Amino acid sequence: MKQQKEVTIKEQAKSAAGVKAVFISLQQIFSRMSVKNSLNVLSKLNQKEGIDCPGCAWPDPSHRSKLGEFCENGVKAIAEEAMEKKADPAFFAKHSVQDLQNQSDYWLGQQGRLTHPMILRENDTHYSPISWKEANKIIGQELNNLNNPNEAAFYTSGRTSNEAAFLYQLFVRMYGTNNLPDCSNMCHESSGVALSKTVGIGKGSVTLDDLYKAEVILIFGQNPATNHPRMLACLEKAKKNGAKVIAINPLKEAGLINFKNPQNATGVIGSGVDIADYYLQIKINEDVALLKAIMFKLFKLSENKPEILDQDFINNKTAGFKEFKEEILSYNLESLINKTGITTQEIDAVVELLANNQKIIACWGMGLTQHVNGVDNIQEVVNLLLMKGSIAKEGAGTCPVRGHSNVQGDRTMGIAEKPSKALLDKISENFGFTPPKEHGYSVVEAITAMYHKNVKVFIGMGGNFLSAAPDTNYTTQALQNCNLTAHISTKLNRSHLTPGKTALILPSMGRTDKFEKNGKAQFITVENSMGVVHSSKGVLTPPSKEVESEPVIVANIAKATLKNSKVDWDFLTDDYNNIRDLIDKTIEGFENFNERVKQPIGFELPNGSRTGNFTTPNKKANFTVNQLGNIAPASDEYIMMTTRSHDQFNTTIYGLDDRYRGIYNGRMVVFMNREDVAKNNLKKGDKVTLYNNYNNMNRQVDGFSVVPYDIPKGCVATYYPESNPLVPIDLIAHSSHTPSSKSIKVKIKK
Ligand SMILES: Nc1nc2c(c(=O)[nH]1)N[C@H]1C(S)=C(S)[C@@H](COP(=O)(O)OP(=O)(O)OC[C@H]3O[C@@H](n4cnc5c(=O)[nH]c(N)nc54)[C@H](O)[C@@H]3O)O[C@H]1N2
Ligand SMILES: Nc1nc2c(c(=O)[nH]1)N[C@H]1C(S)=C(S)[C@@H](COP(=O)(O)OP(=O)(O)OC[C@H]3O[C@@H](n4cnc5c(=O)[nH]c(N)nc54)[C@H](O)[C@@H]3O)O[C@H]1N2
Ligand SMILES: [Mo]
Repeated sequence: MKQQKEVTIKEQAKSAAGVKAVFISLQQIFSRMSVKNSLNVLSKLNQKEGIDCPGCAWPDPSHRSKLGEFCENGVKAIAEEAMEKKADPAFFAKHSVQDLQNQSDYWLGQQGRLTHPMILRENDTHYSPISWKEANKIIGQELNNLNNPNEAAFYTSGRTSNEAAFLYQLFVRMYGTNNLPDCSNMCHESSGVALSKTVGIGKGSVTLDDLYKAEVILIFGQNPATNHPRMLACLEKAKKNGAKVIAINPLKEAGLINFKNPQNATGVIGSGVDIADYYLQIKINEDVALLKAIMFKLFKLSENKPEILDQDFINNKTAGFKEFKEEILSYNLESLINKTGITTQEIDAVVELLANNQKIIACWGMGLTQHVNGVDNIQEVVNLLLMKGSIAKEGAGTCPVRGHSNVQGDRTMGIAEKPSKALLDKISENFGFTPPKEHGYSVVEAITAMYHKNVKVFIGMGGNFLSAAPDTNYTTQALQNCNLTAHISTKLNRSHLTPGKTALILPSMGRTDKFEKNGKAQFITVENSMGVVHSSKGVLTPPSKEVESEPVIVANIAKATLKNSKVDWDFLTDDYNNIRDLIDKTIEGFENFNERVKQPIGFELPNGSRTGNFTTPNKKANFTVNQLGNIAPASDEYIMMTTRSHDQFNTTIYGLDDRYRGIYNGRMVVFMNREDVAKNNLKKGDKVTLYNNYNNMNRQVDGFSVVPYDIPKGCVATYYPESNPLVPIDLIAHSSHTPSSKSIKVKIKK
């Protein structure tokens, strides 16, 4: 990759947002789009019956701000998607694949929207244009040439609409496989697994209203100022109503310290609001130890004050309490606390708060899910809520904060490598075929299968599989081993540059694009992080006439692949209401879909963990016994988390700054504890190599600049995706198989 300019390292910020956020977002959008288009999109962004922001999945409040219901990073997402520059056939004629491989991710994204279907045939140096008809024919032929449908894998990234996702999974199952790896395999899969087992549904239980009514809000392993900025306005309101916020994070993230809401006077000219009342700066992957210590102390307190636990709830609504309590009390408290790196006094303050309140909400992000014991992390959080009876009550419950704007919806639509029996039965009833039952490949399994040539065709519905996946070099080889790789994309990315024998880029419309069929403007639907389904309708003219909507792309691939399909694919894409009618018949909770989605704020899906109807096999909420983090680094090893800068959306790099962490003009940095920096005879700005050796395989990335930082000793942080070559393919969470991208052992050399 091309050398970046020298990185500048400044002080960490102690507050997030403010007027600067407004300034930066307007600069981003006006430099990429016309004023007319910018204002057109912004006036509708997240408004009722408007455009759902293609950024994160944070829900919209029932009252929408007239000043604009969006955040700095939402505007960056729009500017990135709707930029007017184009990566057209002339661009691809000018740049060879090899030339493009040498460019940074940032540069690739700045080349503009994809405009035409493009093909790279074996031994070609450049992508060249191809007709849709020809492209679909190649896909159909390659799929039909396989010995077995399980030799193909169909990836989805969480921006795909409900309508496209439903058609995609239907096509894939009619073709004959459940190989539907999904970005959630790398994301909140640990939450889904843990919540399904403990409370019967793999989604969170709270609504925005609950957050406004909570007494205590715990925020584990999440950086809302960057990744869910509108959550800060929600926390501001919750705090005004009296909530106390506890942040549990190895890094002192600016937005968890203080928030200056650009929409009100204290945020613009005042000092903003402090968010975290308590900040537990935990060592990486010691959340289970902390939770066990907290619960140990709660049990001890309850000996004199039994009312601090919800005995009624425990007796009537849960199972497994006795074993759970015994396990917690079997620990040596001091050694638990020592593991966390947090003082007893700090823990006691939090225990007191938890003892004296019942309306407790736990929020979490990737800091809990992406560890070998990621599922344990979340189950332990659930244990705490259950012993307090803090679920299925106003102001209390679980809040996994989802990533992509429709990642939750895609799963609801049946994008699942392990589909439920109920879904398969409904599909068979409604579509007259027997869908495959055996489990398909998750992301990591799909990569391994491609590597070993057991999967030979890869199709990606959105996303950037190569850069998002662990073990970049291994995954590169895996994709290159395929006969065909085809990516349905809005923008150029690195996955397009690691082609199989034949590679296709299929240009897709995004959220902001207007899609009309037979003179009628179509809308799509999405489900937010709190299970509300609502519509979204684009307003901009797509970048070229060749760009297609996702449902149409899927339908045409299906037509070119399936012989004697009983589904009338053209009828479905003629009017998206026809797709929604099928969703209505197939997916639980979508009865009267086309009617209910007309409500400007959409509708809520059923959720047993919200109402206290736990849909686990024993109909109870289940306590569990969970594993402590167990990484055991050698004396010269560090535990590395890979995280997001403020200027990126996953693998899409909006810019080269991370101003809340004081980083400007570059991304190749390693945040280190100041004592560790000194111990290694390093200083600020020194260039180092990070490397490791899991299972006798050497993995190494060069060129990180050292940043002395406020991070616990023994822990380091780098940015994803640059550090993904260091994430071993087989270092994955128990049960969920999520790559352990927040706890990787590394060594550091100059
Ligand atoms: N602007 C923007 N918005 C986004 C995204 C984006 O890239 N950019 N990505 C979207 C997606 S797909 C997702 S999943 C979400 C991700 O949103 P987050 O979950 O906020 O993701 P990360 O940036 O990976 O940050 C994880 C946080 O966990 C902390 N952490 C790391 N290890 C540990 C640990 O062991 N314990 C604890 N307690 N904390 C730990 C880190 O310090 C960091 O604050 O955001 C979504 N929204
Ligand atoms: N080391 C490490 N690795 C990680 C993570 C981490 O924290 N650390 N986080 C993981 C997480 S949480 C996630 S969710 C994954 C993300 O994995 P992905 O979802 O695969 O990655 P994105 O970067 O979100 O995908 C960006 C690409 O999507 C395409 N795109 C954007 N919008 C649209 C659209 O509307 N339609 C279509 N068809 N295409 C579109 C564009 O071409 C763009 O280049 O990465 C995971 N990988
Ligand atoms: Mo994610």
